[in-house]
Amino acid sequence: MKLALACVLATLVGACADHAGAYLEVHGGSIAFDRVEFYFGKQIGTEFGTLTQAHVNGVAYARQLADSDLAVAPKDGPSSELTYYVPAATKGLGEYVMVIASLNGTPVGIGEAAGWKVPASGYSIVDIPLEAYDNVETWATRCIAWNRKHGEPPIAFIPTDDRDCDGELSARDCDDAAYCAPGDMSCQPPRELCTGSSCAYGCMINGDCVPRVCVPNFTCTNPACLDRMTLADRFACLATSSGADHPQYFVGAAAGNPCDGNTVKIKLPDNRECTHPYLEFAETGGGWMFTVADAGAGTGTCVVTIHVGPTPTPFGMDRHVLISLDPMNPQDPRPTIFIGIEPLSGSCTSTMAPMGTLQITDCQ
Ligand SMILES: [Ca+2]
Repeated sequence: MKLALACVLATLVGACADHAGAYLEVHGGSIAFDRVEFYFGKQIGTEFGTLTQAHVNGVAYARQLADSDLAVAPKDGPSSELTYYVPAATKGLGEYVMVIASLNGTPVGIGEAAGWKVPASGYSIVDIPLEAYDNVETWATRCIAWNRKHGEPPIAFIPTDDRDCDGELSARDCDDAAYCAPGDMSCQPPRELCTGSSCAYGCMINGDCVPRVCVPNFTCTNPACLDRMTLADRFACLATSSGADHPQYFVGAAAGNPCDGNTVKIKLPDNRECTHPYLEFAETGGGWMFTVADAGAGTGTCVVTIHVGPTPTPFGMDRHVLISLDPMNPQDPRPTIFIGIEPLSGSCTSTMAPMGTLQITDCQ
């Protein structure tokens, strides 16, 4: 009975008779659709992260055969039934499939089938009833999670090497089951001081300290600050210690304090670009604030803006900032620059060339 039905439906898409394989039959019931997308999954683990939830315990799948053929439309317009033919020769499918049915571009139904097989000869019918499209989260590029409500654990389709689909690969993601917006360096701050071949702050991943932010060697060796563990504490100490060499930049000042909104332009050496700069550390005591931006592609210049707090307090002799930049190779840890900023008496518009040589600290 079922085989005959499959054959009739398969005829519509030109596949029957000698076409051995699996027929995935999507049954919409009251749900009509004009497009169905198939997510064939291979299980890659149990833990994943979504846009809104970290450390979800469920079933994580990597998508198989992600090409355009995975989305099909009913032949004669919107329908609640569709058959998808998987030829017998197809390798690697059959563990799990999730389907998303949509109408006019809006998802309306979702369904699944697990543990089915693509037979080497003959047919198999796989029934996939749809339920309302609900409890589904999509994010990034083609990542999807479904918090199934019928007593089964949540599932997700995510890349094997990026369990939260945030673009940070698991090899250097401090927490690969907790989503962080791309470029949001504050989401997963480096936590460990790695003292291996390079001095860097990073994360412990599988027992190894994996560098994420390269810092000058004195960060690891300056005896005055060895007891400070976090990046912020260590640099707060280094900023007031001798031996933490850095160039000095000057900013126009009135009555000894930089004027609100004044900027310091930092031209990088070696034709390097200030791409996606992030303030890893700044001496912000007394309400002073700093922001950093890229002066523009091709300029090779970072711009630090200084903001006065609501109740101005003395800026002091100088203040220090540590800025990280996108690495030239995206897989590498982030290089940094460490500088001092000093008020320049005279006026808000006074300028003076920096003193000392700026170096970019890359990891070795
Ligand atoms: Ca990740």
